[in-house]
Amino acid sequence: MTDLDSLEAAALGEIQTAQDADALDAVRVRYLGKKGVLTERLKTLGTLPSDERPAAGQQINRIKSSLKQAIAEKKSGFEQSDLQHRLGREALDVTLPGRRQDLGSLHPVTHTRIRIREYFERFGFSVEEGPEVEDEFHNFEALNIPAHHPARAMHDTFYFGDGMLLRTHASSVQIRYMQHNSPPLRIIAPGRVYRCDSDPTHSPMFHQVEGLLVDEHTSFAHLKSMLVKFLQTFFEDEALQVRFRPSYFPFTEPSAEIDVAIPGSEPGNLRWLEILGCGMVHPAVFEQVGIDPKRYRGYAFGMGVERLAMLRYQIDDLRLFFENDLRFLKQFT
Ligand code: 2NM
Repeated sequence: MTDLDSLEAAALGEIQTAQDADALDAVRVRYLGKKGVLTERLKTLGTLPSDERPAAGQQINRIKSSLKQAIAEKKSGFEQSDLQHRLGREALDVTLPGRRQDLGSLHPVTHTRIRIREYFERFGFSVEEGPEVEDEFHNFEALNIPAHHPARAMHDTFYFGDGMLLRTHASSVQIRYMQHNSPPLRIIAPGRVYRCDSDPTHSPMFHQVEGLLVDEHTSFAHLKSMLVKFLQTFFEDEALQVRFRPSYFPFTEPSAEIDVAIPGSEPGNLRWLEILGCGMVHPAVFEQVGIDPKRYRGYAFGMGVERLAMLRYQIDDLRLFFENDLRFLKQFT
């Protein structure tokens, strides 16, 4: 039986030196498995003299449970250190600085459009939108621009060839709105418009905000006060010099263009810059949309958003708006 003692000592030694759970399991199989050393010993108990069998049987069973316990302890040691390892690896240092989010910024055209909108919303104008692909009726006919009228050529229109076109102004939105709503009306129509025209000062796509007010009693005086105050607010300059110049649009009568005074190259001299078109809605336009021109009158105006943005931010090249150069765009945060 002394060899059983040394067997136990050897097994305990192997358990202690096992490097990992797999090695430990191999030791278990070698001693306690179906064909393990101790299992074999139990099977050969019958070969011993009968008076030695009980003591030998007891000793083998004692060794089996001692090995089982040693294996269980070793195994839980492995599990503990695995856990410590994982916890160490997954540790989070909450004192580290956070990752910075890159903040975007609005395009200067968007900033400008919002500024324009905010002014008119204060006076009860609502924002309306309409399709950029239009028909000739809403873009031209209803606006008192019949076929073969020279004003059609003036507009440099992109035609699709099936009677549809890219709208050349946002006035088509106002036509649609007047067809479906009865006065009094106050709307602005911001959006993209298209002209077949491209050079350093003209882009084939640009943004307009057009406005329309229709009521029983409105006048050119109302239009003038509304737009002069708008320009003073927009440019944050109560002393802004503004002049109304008679003009012509087929859809308004009378019509005017508004210029603002911009400081020139030398002190004291001014440059007049055209900034807005406006006028009293032509009776023929009202008739096209079923509004009684004897009962109602209206004023309307239109402005180019890029033009206003250039003046406000002192941008001298229209093309900067469309190049998406981050060095330019990041200046408008
Ligand atoms: C402008 C200038 C003057 C205008 C007219 C209309 C409508 F639909 F009421 F007739 N909408 N917008 C208008 C008038 C637009 O843009 C330079």
